[in-house]
Amino acid sequence: MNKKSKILLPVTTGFVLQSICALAQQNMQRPNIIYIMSDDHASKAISCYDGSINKTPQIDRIAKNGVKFTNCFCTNAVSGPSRATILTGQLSHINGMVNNEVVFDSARLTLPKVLRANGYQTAIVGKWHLKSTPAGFDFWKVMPGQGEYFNPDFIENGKKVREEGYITDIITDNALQWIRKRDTARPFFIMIHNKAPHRPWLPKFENICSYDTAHIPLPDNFFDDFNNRSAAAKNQKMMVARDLDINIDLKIIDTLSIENTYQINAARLKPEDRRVWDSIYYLRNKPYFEQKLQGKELAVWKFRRYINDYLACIKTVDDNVGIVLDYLKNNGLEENTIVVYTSDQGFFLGEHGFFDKRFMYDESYSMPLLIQYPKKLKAGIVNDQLVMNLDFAATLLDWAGIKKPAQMQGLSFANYIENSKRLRNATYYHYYEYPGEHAVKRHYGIRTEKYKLIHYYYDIDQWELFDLEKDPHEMMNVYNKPAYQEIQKQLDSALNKMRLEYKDTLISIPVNVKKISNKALNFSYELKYPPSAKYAGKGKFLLTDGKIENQASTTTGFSENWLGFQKDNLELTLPIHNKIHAKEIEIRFLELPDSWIFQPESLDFYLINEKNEIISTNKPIVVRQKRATGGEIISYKIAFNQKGVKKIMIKAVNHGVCPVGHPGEGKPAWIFTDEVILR
Ligand code: SGN
Ligand code: CA
Repeated sequence: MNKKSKILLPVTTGFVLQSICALAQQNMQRPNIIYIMSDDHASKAISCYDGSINKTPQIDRIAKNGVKFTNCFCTNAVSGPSRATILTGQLSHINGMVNNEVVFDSARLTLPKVLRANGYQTAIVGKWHLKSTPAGFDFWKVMPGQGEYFNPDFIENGKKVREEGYITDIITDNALQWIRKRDTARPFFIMIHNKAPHRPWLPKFENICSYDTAHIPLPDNFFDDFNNRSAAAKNQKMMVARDLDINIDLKIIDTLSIENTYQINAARLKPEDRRVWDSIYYLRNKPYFEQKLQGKELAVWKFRRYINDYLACIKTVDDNVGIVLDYLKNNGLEENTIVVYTSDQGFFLGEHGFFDKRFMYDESYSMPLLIQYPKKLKAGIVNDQLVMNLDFAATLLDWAGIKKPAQMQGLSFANYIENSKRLRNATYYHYYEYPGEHAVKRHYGIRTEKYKLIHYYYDIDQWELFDLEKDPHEMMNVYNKPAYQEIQKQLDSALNKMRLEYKDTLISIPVNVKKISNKALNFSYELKYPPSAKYAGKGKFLLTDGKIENQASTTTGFSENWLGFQKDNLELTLPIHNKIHAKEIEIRFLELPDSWIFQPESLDFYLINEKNEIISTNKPIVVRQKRATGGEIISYKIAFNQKGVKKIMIKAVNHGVCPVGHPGEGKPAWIFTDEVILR
């Protein structure tokens, strides 16, 4: 050791010690976070929100100890999308999880990843539903798919295990086991994701009949006639009276019926339990057979079977929330632990005659949100700020003292809890899963404290406007009513502004393929990033030369008409000179995941006027076409009537790398385009 280092040593040791102490202190101060989320738990079925149909004394404790949010909304009322938005702090069109069919790209930046990188221990137990392998968690134990109610399977850090017992109890047990074993020198974050009370609503044995004599009141609008509402409201498949399934939902075993979620769940019971189960439901189903119920009577009977099972499932959720809260209290963890209780979205409990969710109507659009954090938040606060699941990541990071990553679109509401200043004036919504189960049309919309404007699109083009103060149950569509003209205009422009701000100017509309009448323009354009030398195509004006992929000319599947971008975005600027009277622009991409070629992660069209301002655009129409040599060609097309368009910019964002689970996982992803068409 030389002289210099000898002298420095005590100073360095002191410094290291000091920083370790500071770190330890900081770790002690940082809050733990327990994020409990149930599946399909409507606020109405939590007594601190309503109380007319059930009691949830344990969940209510969180409201008593902390804050009850009365205006929390999801951005896309279906499981996978809501979960992805919560994890990424991004809207569905940005994080890619637009519906339950998509595989979530686990390579994305998420809340648990950021917490973990900042010293948190992280875990998730319960429903995941994002198909890809969970990432960002030290410990994960999730059910495959939707999971099962009894004796369920889990995947624990990659290994399949079968647990004995009832799902809600098992999830809480496992979560507490992990908390007990954690490193107490560091803060922790755990997501406890219940399956319950998701369809097909199988209660724990002791709770099965607990609501059978309760006579839960029917909502006033149970027999809604949808007069004056859109065709989307009328033509869904989620009516209690018509669409509850006799086997799945009413649990009337029909031996001839095909395998369904109820049968899969019931089959998990041990034979002796199955016999008891069947005999209980046999007795409960007797009126159905004996009284030969019809019409409205049958509808009401179905409603009761549904709601009684649903509420009975919630009973166990409530008990388990109590177990978690007691654990914190008894172990001195209450003060510095944030406890969140929420649901991935709301749920219809017979309002409009519906079950399920998906619509932007308040029952499914709103989420219960209760948060206690005794160290920072006063007890018993009711907060009416407009917040979204989009904001959860930003808010939790804020409380953890961590800067929100720039790509997270949500806002922290940490400082808006006892603040009369508004966090925002409106919330945004976009639902995509159509065609799909329950047949709810695609729609997007805006909600302010007083109004809601919804646009249904895809194979329909209809609007709904509700005056929420006068019509909280959304029974009277006042769209185009003279008295609301001014409001409608304001909401419409606010909605357009939001779409631009959130970069949600892309709608996937697979319509019938129309013949392309492409005019070769042969004019120059600028590319921010050059295409890869390997797939640079031929010719100067390749993207505007009128030649589109000639499938016959190639055996490899890649003709010289394609431009390929490896890892890079396609950012293209087309100058529009006076001679061009274009009314429509289209761009085509190849999707061939086997060859690591994906359609863009997001795509934006910008129409720009001479003052260099962006003119708002319509959403593009999307056409997918199977390609003879494999894969699909997807074209995105927008029409515009605006005069004075001087430039069109197209930004197609590359995924960067192939997603988790893909054979090329982590390797560069490609975008392939072969033509920009102006009409
Ligand atoms: C299942 C249910 C649907 C439900 C979706 C999505 N059918 O498919 O009723 O809308 O899940 O729910 S079932 O017959 O299989 O129970 S989500 O909460 O996961 O989005
Ligand atoms: Ca759900």
